[in-house]
Amino acid sequence: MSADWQPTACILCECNCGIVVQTEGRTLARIRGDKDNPASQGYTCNKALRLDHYQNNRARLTSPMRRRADGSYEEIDWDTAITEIAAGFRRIADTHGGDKIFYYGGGGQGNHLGGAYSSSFLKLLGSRYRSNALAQEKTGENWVDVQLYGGHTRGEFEHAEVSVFVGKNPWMSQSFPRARTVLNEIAKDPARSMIVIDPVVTDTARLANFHLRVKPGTDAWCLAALAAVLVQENLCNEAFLAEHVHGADEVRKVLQTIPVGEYAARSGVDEELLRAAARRIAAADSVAVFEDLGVQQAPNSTLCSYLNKLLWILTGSFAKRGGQHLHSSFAPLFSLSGVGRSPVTGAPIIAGLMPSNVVPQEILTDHPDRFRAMLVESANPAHSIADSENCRAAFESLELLVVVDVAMTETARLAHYVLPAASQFEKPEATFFNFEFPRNEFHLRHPLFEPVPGTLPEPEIWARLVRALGMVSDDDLRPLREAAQHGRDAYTQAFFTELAANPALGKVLPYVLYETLGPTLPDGLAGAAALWGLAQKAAVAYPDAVRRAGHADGNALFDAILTGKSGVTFSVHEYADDWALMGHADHKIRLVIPEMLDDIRALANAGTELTSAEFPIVLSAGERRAFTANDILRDPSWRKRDADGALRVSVEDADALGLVDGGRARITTAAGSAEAVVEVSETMLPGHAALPNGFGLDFVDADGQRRVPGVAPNSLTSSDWRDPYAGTPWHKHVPARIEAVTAGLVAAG
Ligand SMILES: Nc1nc2c(c(=O)[nH]1)N[C@H]1C(S)=C(S)[C@@H](COP(=O)(O)OP(=O)(O)OC[C@H]3O[C@@H](n4cnc5c(=O)[nH]c(N)nc54)[C@H](O)[C@@H]3O)O[C@H]1N2
Ligand SMILES: Nc1nc2c(c(=O)[nH]1)N[C@H]1C(S)=C(S)[C@@H](COP(=O)(O)OP(=O)(O)OC[C@H]3O[C@@H](n4cnc5c(=O)[nH]c(N)nc54)[C@H](O)[C@@H]3O)O[C@H]1N2
Ligand code: SF4
Ligand SMILES: [Mo]
Repeated sequence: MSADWQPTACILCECNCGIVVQTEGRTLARIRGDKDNPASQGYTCNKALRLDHYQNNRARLTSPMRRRADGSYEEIDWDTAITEIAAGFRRIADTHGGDKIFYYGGGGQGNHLGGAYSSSFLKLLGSRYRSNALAQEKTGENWVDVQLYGGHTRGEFEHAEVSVFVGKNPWMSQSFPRARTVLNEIAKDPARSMIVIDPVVTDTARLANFHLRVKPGTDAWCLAALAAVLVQENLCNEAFLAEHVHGADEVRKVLQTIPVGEYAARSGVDEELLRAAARRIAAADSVAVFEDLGVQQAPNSTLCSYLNKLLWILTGSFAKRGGQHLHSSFAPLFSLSGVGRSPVTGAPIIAGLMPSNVVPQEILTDHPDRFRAMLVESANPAHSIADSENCRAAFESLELLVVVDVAMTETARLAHYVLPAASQFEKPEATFFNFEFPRNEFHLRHPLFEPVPGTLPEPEIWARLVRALGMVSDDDLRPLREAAQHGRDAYTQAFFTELAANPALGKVLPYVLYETLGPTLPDGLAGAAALWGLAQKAAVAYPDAVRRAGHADGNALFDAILTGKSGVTFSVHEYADDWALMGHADHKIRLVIPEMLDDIRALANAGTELTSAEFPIVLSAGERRAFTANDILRDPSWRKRDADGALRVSVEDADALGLVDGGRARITTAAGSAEAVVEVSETMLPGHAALPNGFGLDFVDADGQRRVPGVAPNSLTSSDWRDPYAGTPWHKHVPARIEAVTAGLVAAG
């Protein structure tokens, strides 16, 4: 047992709060918040204490597996697995073209170093198409962001006078540092306000000064009305618009005509409350806005992304304390290249990502350009993409499916080969969602344990696969290997010389760094080699901000990251720097997006209801709760409550449908049907029901009992139920029928 408290991070959501742990053997025996972590400062939520259920659970893989003809799996050794998999993908590339090899995933909430290395193998094969969960949530927002200002923004909630949460429940889902602490501070401070737009009385909404309790799916009308009040009551920041924004008048002309009272009514919100919220935004020195799945996975999702950004742009809450910011980034969240269309359905590729929803349709077809093979890393698409049944059928039809995961997942069980990764506490891993401003942090975690025998860290898996292709030779790598022995400066110099002399190396950079710099890194940190390149980039992109954070150059930053076990601040910006971070050459916001203005006009005659007599209730399939964490924790005993992932229904619907608290209900949608335990809740509006995410995962208990608690949300969702611009799913808005299940029927069934 190690009595020392060792720094690492929680991996259950994108915040990756710093924690310190004491280990006993291979267990995480004691866990608490790490006060030295510059982002989380000792904060954790209730979930971090349960991390040993991730590290030590019975679903963990300990050997590469190959599927037999009868569908069962046999353990094989690593050399066999690597040789056969590399040859298999080579064969697909030679026969059908490398672009028929599709990559899904690349990182979960806390692991991103592995995915950084996959690109070398994929590029050598000629693979081009990829997707991951961002393409079922954030690509619509990205489409808007790129056009408005060419970057990603984040609100500074810690200091904002007014915080606006649109379809976002940070009390449960977190997503920014120290969320519950910050929410409590806002609620207690009479000088600050919180506006929440959500049909549910969430824990966040309870703290709000203004809860705009929209009817599900009507945010576009509510947000358009809010923006219209700013325009119609002359509450815009004229100086800001004149100096920094193109096209404000054209947008204002459209908003001028919006009937605020009618739109408030259509979204189910009291007009005076809506006007008061808009006036509060206008009166504030600073406004920060967070949109999340409640709008990103609901009808009009891309339009809602556009509309909510008008709130802080029209009031000029940018480049100042407590406002909205274009932050620095250490590893880019979105690739800016790779715009285009998917090969079969012609779906939009945004930020290099194909919509998750079209994945099965790009495989399950006789179209000549269909995907023939797939590599899945650190994701569980058979469970997390819309229409699980269709996904399963698609994955089963592939000529080759390889899954890299720590656990035997729903997706792994369809694979030809499953490769067991070392857990996130057995290898170096790093944060990725570094969005803060003016100070931004990056955290490289050191391994706490040796990998479980039989497993390998992903950087090593990808390196072995690249070696097996035999396309990069030792001669290519030798000069850099030698330079790495002579210190960071010698390596830097050699790196640029070699790259200029041998441009082919540029295609496989992460691999080159791993093979040449990796072996010289201390403490089992070889897998951190790719960060050297990112540190150089950050130092070039934000020279002053990186220096202000105390790092003289890219090498100094890299070394600080290697040694700063609790994380480092990598950039310290000044508020005015927001302008320089803007993507457009003239550093101005381009407010006109013609399609969005058309869509605002079209709201006048668009319907707000997507339900029908057959499916009269709106089901939100996949809500974040106290004990959900995507598909990361498979062992259901990690939950202290809500063990079955209850279906939450309103008091009114329960009465009308004969549902009782603790009873059971059958939920039927166009895609499927499932049974759940009922929770009758005053937090729900009539006509709205919700199921949690992260349920319906199977697990075999110590006594050999297979259990599947709760409902797999995507057994109820459909591929075509998606946004027209980004292809993001409308998981929060699935028309459904709910019926009581009586004990007699259960016995009969
Ligand atoms: N506990 C926990 N935290 C997590 C995760 C987890 O699995 N569990 N996952 C992480 C991930 S991957 C993500 S992307 C984030 C997501 O974080 P959130 O987006 O905050 O999570 P959700 O609960 O899915 O949805 C947010 C809210 O949308 C509301 N909503 C439903 N329909 C509508 C609508 O029509 N309009 C509006 N305005 N709101 C609506 C719901 O009532 C809910 O309160 O959470 C992260 N944090
Ligand atoms: N219906 C519905 N569907 C949804 C959502 C919803 O709200 N409703 N939410 C969507 C959202 S926002 C998201 S982010 C996605 C999430 O869905 P996915 O992107 O599929 O990701 P996770 O569920 O987080 O699964 C992460 C996987 O990584 C594995 N893993 C953990 N550690 C490691 C490691 O170190 N190495 C490797 N190789 N693997 C590891 C875990 O075992 C798990 O299988 O789900 C989406 N799907
Ligand atoms: S906020 Fe996220 S990262 Fe922090 S302790 Fe909770 S689940 Fe873990
Ligand atoms: Mo997500």
